[in-house]
Amino acid sequence: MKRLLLFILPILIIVAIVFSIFGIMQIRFTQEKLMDDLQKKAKAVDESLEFSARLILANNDLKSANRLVESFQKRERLQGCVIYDKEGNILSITERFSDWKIKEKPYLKDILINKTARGALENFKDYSVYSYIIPVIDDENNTLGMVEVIYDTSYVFTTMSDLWRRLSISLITLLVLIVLTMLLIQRRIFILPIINLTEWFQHFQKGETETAHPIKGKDELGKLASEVEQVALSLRIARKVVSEKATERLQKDELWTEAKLRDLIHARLGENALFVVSNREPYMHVIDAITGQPKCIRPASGVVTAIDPIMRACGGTWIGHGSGNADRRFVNSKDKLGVPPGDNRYILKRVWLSKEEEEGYYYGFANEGLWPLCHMTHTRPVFRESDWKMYQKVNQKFADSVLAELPAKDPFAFIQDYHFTLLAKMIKEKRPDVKIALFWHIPWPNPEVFSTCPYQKQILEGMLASDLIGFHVQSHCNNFLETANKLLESRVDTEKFSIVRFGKETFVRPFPISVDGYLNQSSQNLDLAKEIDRIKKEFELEGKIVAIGVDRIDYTKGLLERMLAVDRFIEKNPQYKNKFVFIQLAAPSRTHIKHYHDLMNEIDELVEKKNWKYSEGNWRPIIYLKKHFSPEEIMPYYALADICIVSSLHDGMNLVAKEYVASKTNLNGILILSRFTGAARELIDSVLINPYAIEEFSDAIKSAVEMPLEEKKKRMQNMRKIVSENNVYRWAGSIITELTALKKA
Ligand code: ADQ
Repeated sequence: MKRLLLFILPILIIVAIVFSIFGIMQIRFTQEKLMDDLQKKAKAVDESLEFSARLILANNDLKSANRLVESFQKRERLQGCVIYDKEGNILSITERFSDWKIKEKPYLKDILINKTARGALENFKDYSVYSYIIPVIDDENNTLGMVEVIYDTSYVFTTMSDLWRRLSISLITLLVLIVLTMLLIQRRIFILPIINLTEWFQHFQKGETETAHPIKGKDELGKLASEVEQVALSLRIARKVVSEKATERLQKDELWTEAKLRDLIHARLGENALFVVSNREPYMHVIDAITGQPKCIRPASGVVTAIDPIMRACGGTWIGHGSGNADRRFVNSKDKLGVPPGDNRYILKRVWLSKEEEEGYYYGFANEGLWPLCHMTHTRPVFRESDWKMYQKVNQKFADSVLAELPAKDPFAFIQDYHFTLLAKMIKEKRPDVKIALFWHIPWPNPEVFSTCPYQKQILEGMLASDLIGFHVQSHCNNFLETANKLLESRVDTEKFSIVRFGKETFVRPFPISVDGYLNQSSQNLDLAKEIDRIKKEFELEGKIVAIGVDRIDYTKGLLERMLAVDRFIEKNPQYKNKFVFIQLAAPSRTHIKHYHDLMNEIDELVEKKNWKYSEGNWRPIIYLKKHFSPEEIMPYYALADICIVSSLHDGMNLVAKEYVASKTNLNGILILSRFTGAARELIDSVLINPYAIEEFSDAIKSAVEMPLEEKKKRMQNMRKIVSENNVYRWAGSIITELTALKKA
């Protein structure tokens, strides 16, 4: 619109100025002509009146004067005529114009003295008239009197305003015609070809590659179109070559790596990139509270930790909620940006939510309803109808956003978590050809617990529109199959581990999620070593046994139980006073929810209380660092910690446990792990605990503290083997393999 105005406005201004100048000249000319005509007419009439009046004035014949005045007043537009005597007194005047008598006429004296005629516009009552006066002179040059004719001038002004009106209408019509013509011209010449080119390019992007670009001309636009076509062609060929080479490399059986996953995706998905949908975005722009400048952070989220390396390896598009307060500043016109910042490997598309939508869908239904429903922590789920409505609305919003991106052929969408139970169904309604995998990152409860959800049917139906549903562990899969069997009209195939409903088959599989990045880090790394030294100095850790906890502040993570167990351990083993320190890195999370807010206060109080209880010099048993840390900042804590404590009351997997194991390149560390995490099924060489049993938990800390180095190393070696083999690339590779195998079936 702005560009259009820039284009049309100068032309309109020039046309309007030129037209107005000519219009004003024309009006002036017409006005002068009309006044000139009026003057000539008045003069001629007055002269003929003077001729007749001469005899009458000479004889002072009042009767004839009245008759003469009477005979002249019938002339066209003549308002009145007057005969004056030689003193300037009115002798006779047109009767209907008799008010003229009372008007002051200072000019009469001059006319009598100078004996010259006078014509001028005069104001009379509330209108204007034209008066023409001639002195009546006899043959001896004596002034006998004067005659005056008075003309109505209103028709001049009526004619003028008429002319103004007609000129204005013509100007407006002209301007409108010019605007319409310009719009038509610019649409024909510029907009239409660009629309056609954009449409063609969009189709090309989505994989419809048959048609050639629509601009045939050899002008500038034609050249641009050819260039775009060349780039598109090179891209297509490059993708194909990559895909073929990837298939060759995949034949070799080796450990899952970033490169192997990239090959798999190129081989299996071919030209089509992967579409990931999650609530949490992998990169968030926020305003730094100290500097006031925007900065980019990676949110503390297991989902982000797991999927970011996959997207880095394979490219594609990740669609997530733009929740950072500076997010809008960094997207293009389609709400997209390349990430990671400075090393763009994939596209992040941000979906915007209003405060009400976020409140109802995220904080309300997802985190006060589904989250406690799926975690056995004795926290009562809250289901509000208004939250459910918002949840449906936001699922639809994400579905629309995904649909706008999907390529024409063979698209794959990978949906994350309990925020999007309805998404698969919404996408399939418009695009039944999309292959969809849904991964459920949290536990799935048993059918009795799930049946307390008022929207159980819609949720299950929504999820079963997916082709593949993944959980971390087999027991969650079993719970889900049982739930579908009991609560929905469906057939569960226990051989194939699938659910068939109205002819649509959904496969249910365990895919234990894992980590990658920390595996290749070494504490020999110079920066890491420096950072470890800095932390040791800052918190006076030299010579002390350090245990660590790294969590979002969430009631499922068993943070309070952990503090109580540390307290009990020191209580029972006072010899470790001054020798043992527990550091908790805690990222505030979902703080709008009262339960989370209260939990934060409860932890603050407990830490304060326990530290006070043992306060002895500078030593505090618990160092509580409540903030969000970047993965690079967490790394030195893992590296320096002798023990890592994961005490979740219930957890889908728990990536912190795996991150710790992966970071322990020197094998000198032990993991204390809750039995109620998915990770406990794989990391059986950890010290397993029941976080509710504080006594047993505190004893587990003691046995970890006192474990011989050889045993620690052996256990850590076993766990590292498991984590490196079952890494996040294997996790993603297995899901993609399973999903693409369904496609062929
Ligand atoms: P989460 O509940 O978020 O994940 P988890 O798997 O432990 O839990 O992942 C947390 C991630 O956040 C880790 O990568 C950790 O390093 C990071 N983190 C923790 N505290 C942090 C802090 N203070 N600052 C910055 N980062 C921090 C959900 C499920 C889990 C499942 C994952 C993945 O609840 O069961 O393992 O998804 O599927």
